[in-house]
Amino acid sequence: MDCQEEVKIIRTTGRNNCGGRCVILAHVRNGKIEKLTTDTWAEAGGSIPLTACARGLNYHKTFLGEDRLRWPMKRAGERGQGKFQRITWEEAVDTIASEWTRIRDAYGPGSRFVNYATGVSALMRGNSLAKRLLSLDGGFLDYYNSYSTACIRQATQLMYGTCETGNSLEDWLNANLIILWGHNPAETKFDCGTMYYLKKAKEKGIPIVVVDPRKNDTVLQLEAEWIPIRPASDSAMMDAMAYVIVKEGLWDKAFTDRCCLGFDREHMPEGIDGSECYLSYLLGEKDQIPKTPQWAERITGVSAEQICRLAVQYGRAKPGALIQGYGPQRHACGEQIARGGIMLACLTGNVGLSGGWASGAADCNRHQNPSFPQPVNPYGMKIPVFLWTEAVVRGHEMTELDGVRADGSGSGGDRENRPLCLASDIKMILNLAGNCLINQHSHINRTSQILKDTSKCEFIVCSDIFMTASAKYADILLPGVSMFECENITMPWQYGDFLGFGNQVIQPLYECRFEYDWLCEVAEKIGLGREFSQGRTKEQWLEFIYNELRTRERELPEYGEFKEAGIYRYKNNPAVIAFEKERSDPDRYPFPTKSGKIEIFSEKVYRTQYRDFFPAIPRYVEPPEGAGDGLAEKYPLQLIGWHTKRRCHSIHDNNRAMEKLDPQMLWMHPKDAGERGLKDGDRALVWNDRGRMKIPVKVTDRIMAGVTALSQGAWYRPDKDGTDTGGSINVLTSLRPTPYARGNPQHTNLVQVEKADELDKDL
Ligand SMILES: Nc1nc2c(c(=O)[nH]1)N[C@H]1C(S)=C(S)[C@@H](COP(=O)(O)OP(=O)(O)OC[C@H]3O[C@@H](n4cnc5c(=O)[nH]c(N)nc54)[C@H](O)[C@@H]3O)O[C@H]1N2
Ligand SMILES: Nc1nc2c(c(=O)[nH]1)N[C@H]1C(S)=C(S)[C@@H](COP(=O)(O)OP(=O)(O)OC[C@H]3O[C@@H](n4cnc5c(=O)[nH]c(N)nc54)[C@H](O)[C@@H]3O)O[C@H]1N2
Ligand code: SF4
Ligand SMILES: [Mo]
Repeated sequence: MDCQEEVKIIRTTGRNNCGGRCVILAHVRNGKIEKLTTDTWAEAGGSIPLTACARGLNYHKTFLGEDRLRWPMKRAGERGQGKFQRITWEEAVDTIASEWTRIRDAYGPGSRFVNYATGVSALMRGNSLAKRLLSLDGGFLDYYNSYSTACIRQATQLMYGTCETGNSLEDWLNANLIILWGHNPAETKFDCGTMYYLKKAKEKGIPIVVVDPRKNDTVLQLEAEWIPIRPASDSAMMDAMAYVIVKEGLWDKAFTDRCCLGFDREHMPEGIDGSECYLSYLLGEKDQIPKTPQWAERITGVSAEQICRLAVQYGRAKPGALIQGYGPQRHACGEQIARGGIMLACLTGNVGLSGGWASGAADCNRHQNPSFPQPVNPYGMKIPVFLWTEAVVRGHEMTELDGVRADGSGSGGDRENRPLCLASDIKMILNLAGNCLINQHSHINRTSQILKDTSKCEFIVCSDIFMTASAKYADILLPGVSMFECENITMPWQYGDFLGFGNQVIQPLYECRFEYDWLCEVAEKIGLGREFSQGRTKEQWLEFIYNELRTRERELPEYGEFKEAGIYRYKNNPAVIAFEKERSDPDRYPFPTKSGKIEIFSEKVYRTQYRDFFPAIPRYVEPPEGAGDGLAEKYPLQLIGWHTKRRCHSIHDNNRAMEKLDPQMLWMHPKDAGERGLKDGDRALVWNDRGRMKIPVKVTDRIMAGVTALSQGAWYRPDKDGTDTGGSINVLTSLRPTPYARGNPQHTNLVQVEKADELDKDL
């Protein structure tokens, strides 16, 4: 007789890197997930519910699919070919341990690198665990920055000296105007509060304006005003808005006088000529070009009238919130756009004010998050994460000018030599729960060429749950467990006031293992077993770290209670207004910069080599591969990416159910499509000097003419000629880092588009 168990509900939360960590309730019977449901108002008991999106409610269909990796494998063809041979876990661990020490001894500990990887964005994650073991074993080459926020964080640090520049979200309801600058939270989940408060603001009648080359989902959902703008030109519009604000007498001079450095002549750092100030640039005192709305119209494609109107509206709104997404800073001159937003907030005196918004990175962490304990990395050197391919090719030549940093804790690098440089190229990569080895990094064809050369990077380990583009480049490929197959603690992005617990829902599938378990065996093999694990299982680590956090976050319940509830929502969440103290008493509470003021003019930039290629003020710089680049004659269309509702980066691309939400298509304006004889749904060839792809077009006036858009994250699927058929934008993106942050410019690209089938005939 068939024995039907009662349905059990097991509580967990999302743990990929979308901004949410939503509550997932797994309905399980006989060890099988029957369905997933989520948080409701009733569950949330007065807090904003952490309600899962369509991706979350389909997690089981993605993560438990037939295409899961099942057992460890070793490479049996060229890197990238995807040919593998099954091996045992013993062989996998043996090979990793012996390559790990061989490479350490041959090239030094700093030849080992752990790639950026966010597939497991939870407390216990393969990449931090691997870093711990490498530190115990002499060290590794570390990185700083992320693919998410390299420019905006460095720009915010440069001007404010901190990234904690956000107010708590409920304060948006006190604004008289909200500008979402390249921000699309209806689609790019930041957390569950963001859209909740934006909808409330809308209901309250607060005008909402969205500046974006695309009429994004947020414009539609909030019925907001849409201002289309040419990609990567935003800082020209910001300059012109500043010009209007000054000319119209809307400049909060009292605020800039008291709190800012470098806005006008009278407030420059000691010894620097007044003509270097931002106002002098705006008025065109040196170059004879006043940065008027007419000037900006030619660059941005936004009409002078619209620029004037938004400037006056923002200048008068006080308090008004100019909120930046990360899209505009994932560009060739992304730092300047982020700095421009901050400059406008300062100019209008919206900093440190309820209903205002200091702009920039806008972190607002009301609670501390747990983190895995990391010993000192004895090598102590870091590169900007985006330059890892550069460090594979010419690490030993990279210096401070490439962004190489010493974190001061270790002895490593070639410290005798100045300038600072690396001791070795990257020779070993651990890529654990990430797709940045290929799919999510730029210029796939070049990256692939670099990785195929086994004399450069000699050993690559990947742990993933699917045969992704990155996995195909592994020498040893390990099958990881999904979120349902092991427990973990999840932490929110900056605005969430909770901590999540992911209970184990089912037993691990096939031979899949969590990264900690095989890393313990590698540690054992290299004689560091005890130091690495400290005798703890992964479950014991979670409890240990949680209890340590509890000594600081006193409100947290007993571990068992937390685990059973699957979530803890903090009750004590004091309202935060960033820089409130600094604004009201700047002498007593200086800003955390060197000068104690908000640095609109950066002496740090002005007095270093950066000065040769990066301005000391937040002014517009014509970006390479922007609309004004000479290359536009050959490749006349700008191409941007965005984060789609259908995926979390590359995750869910293999889930057919998700495809319907947003089929992979190239957005094109009817004018550009018409000129090329393309109708909605036609297949087009998209190309530039870096790569080619074939993809259907979506003809829509939701995008500005001259601009195309393709959502990032689709799986790279090259045909036999190397033309991508999956719609993976990184076939077309570039490896040129941004000038100051050395960040990823993945939204700045020039391309040409033609009808594919006609071209096929020609070839
Ligand atoms: N559904 C979903 N949500 C996610 C993610 C996901 O993969 N899927 N990823 C998460 C992660 S890790 C991150 S870092 C964030 C990413 O968050 P963001 O980086 O903010 O997201 P994007 O979609 O890249 O960009 C936001 C908007 O900027 C616009 N944009 C692009 N270029 C320009 C420009 O030059 N000027 C202006 N004004 N606008 C421009 C895009 O059209 C887009 O609508 O999202 C998080 N949330
Ligand atoms: N062109 C362009 N490129 C971009 C961006 C862009 O806007 N444009 N955005 C950038 C940004 S903001 C980010 S954050 C990065 C994200 O880059 P990645 O962190 O590489 O993002 P994902 O595609 O989410 O990769 C996660 C991987 O983990 C695997 N995975 C999922 N769950 C598990 C698990 O439980 N265990 C294991 N072992 N593996 C698992 C997935 O199969 C997937 O291969 O991409 C960047 N790349
Ligand atoms: S994908 Fe993100 S928004 Fe969707 S349910 Fe998971 S955590 Fe929430
Ligand atoms: Mo990101």
